[in-house]
Amino acid sequence: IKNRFYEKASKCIGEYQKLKTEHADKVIANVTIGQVMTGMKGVPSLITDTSKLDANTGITFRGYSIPELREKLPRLDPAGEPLPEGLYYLMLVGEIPEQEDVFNISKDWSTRSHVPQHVFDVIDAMPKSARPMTQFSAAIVAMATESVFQKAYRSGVNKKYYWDFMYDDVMNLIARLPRIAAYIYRRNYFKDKHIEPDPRLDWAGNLAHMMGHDSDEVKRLMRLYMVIHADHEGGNVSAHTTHLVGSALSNPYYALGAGMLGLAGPLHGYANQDVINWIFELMNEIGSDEPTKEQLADYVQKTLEAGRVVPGYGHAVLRVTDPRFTAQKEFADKYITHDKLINTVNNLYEVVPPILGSVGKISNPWPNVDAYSGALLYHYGIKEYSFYTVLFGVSRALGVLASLVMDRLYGLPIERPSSYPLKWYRDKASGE
Ligand code: FAM
Repeated sequence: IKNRFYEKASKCIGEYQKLKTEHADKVIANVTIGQVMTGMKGVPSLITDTSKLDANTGITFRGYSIPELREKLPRLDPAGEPLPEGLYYLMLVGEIPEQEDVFNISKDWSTRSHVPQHVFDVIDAMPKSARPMTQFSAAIVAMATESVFQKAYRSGVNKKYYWDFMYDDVMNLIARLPRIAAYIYRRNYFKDKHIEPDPRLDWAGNLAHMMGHDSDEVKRLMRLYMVIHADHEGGNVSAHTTHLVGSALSNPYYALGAGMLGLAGPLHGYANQDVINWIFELMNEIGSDEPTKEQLADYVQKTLEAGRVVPGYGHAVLRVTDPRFTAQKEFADKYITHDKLINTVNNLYEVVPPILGSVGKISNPWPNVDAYSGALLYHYGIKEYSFYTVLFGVSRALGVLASLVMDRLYGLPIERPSSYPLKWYRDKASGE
């Protein structure tokens, strides 16, 4: 896969250089004050090959939508879900892999999955009250002792080989994340009763296994979960942060650790736990675990009146129901006949959009990925929702780290946009 990646991706180095030198003056967009004031939305400023987000159709990975991935990527059995190993190959190489390629990645990750003892020691040094994302990001950063990229840089390696060392770091890092995540899970919620990895299992199946959830259905869910959360183009907080920190030639452990801290924010990945927390708050206040649609509507209004956001709804780019929400709903429709939490999530899908739509200022009233994920995990017995963002993080690593390898192959420079005092914008607004 390394050779295949280099063969394909190295062809783009020339293209990148040509754009940089021959077309440097070409204007591709005008930036408005509105865009600066609303988080740089829609300003083209990043290069990301792994995936692209369309406001009306959702995410595609190298051109393939989520339904297409579920159909075309290799699986362990025909009724199951695609293996995230295949998505990683697709993001990196740009082609749908053969079954054999996917099994090779599984094996490769399994052999790279040993986590050094000091990483567990760092986790164990923290109180169990430390949030799982605090433990997860600290463990990732602690593993920077293993960085071959950092060692190569310090030994003066030529910059044209950076990608090669980055590739190995990234493969090692991805391989170890399930073990770290499961370790935190078992430490926090199962009194440190850890479960050893099973080298015969695939990457996501092993994660479910090490967490102590061994049924085939949970493993299927975990594979789907790891595929749909893997990437969402380059501008979201976790992807952009990883890329930005990497642009200083920080090693990928630092870059991903920083990205994970961005994912931990409530407007980003933490929303997946916030949704469940909010639903339980709602059930508690209403006094029923089967609230009616009218009761749900009242609670949504109350949330808005309290100046809070309705978690799991809205998006910075999307303007339709998130296809990642739909994929999870299809999974639930296929496997789950009756579950009060899932029913409530389905009812919220009917109730929330018209209310948010009527507010006026909310650009997207539709559900995002986080509106469904927690209820599915909860149904399958993964009820510790303060842990959910870690699962998001394990998956997100696939996309942002594949991009990091490409960043170093293309030789992207240190990122450095300009900032101005507020007065500068005020003067611009008044034409001065
Ligand atoms: N509930 C209440 N208000 C909302 C809202 C929601 N779900 N979504 C947007 N708004 C508000 C927003 O707070 C802003 O209000 P102010 O002007 O008073 O600041 C206004 O509507 C305009 O915001 P926008 O342009 O529609 O959205 P943004 O691009 O600024 O923000 C989100 C996008 C995702 C941060 C926002 O929709 C939100 O806070 N949603 C709830 C949290 C959530 O589910 N986040 C997860 C996003 C997910 F896809 C991910 O990263 N995993």
